[in-house]
Amino acid sequence: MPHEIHGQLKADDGRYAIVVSRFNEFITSKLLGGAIDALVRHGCDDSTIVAVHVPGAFELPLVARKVAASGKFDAVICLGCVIRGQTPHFEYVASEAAKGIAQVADSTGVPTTFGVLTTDTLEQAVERAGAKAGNKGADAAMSAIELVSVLKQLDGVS
Ligand code: INI
Repeated sequence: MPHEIHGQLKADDGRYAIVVSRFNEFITSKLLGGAIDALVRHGCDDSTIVAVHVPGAFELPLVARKVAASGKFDAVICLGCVIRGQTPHFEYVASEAAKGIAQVADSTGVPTTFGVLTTDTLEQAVERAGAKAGNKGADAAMSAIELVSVLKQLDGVS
């Protein structure tokens, strides 16, 4: 019989950091609220959560790397919002954020999740920040909780 590992959605014994960008703060504050709410509803003591604010999505990887490499956190949740209509360099900002965040997880081994909205319009961003398409900050927090549990279980596999 296979030994299957499924992440448990319990956040009571993990230490979580959130790195969130100020650009499009109207949206990213909703992502931050969603992420904190998801962590707390799954048992995390909110006084243990550290939220680090950075200027824009482009800056998320640098700070996420420092946080992940500190050894103080079980997971890092990255939150931001890049809207195509607002900038001709949408592709650069969005792709550097995505690539950089993936590299942080790869190089540190610390689950580092991607809660960065990349949308064509502000309306689409609103929909993903607590309106009809859910809250992607909460989704990124849930992924972090699950990964922490999966990695802990893998540590126990002989
Ligand atoms: N940063 C974002 O997080 N979202 C955006 O939509 C955005 N736009 O439109 O340009 C954006 N730009 C700033 C960028 O992330 C950096 O903070 C800036 O280039 C300084 O390095």
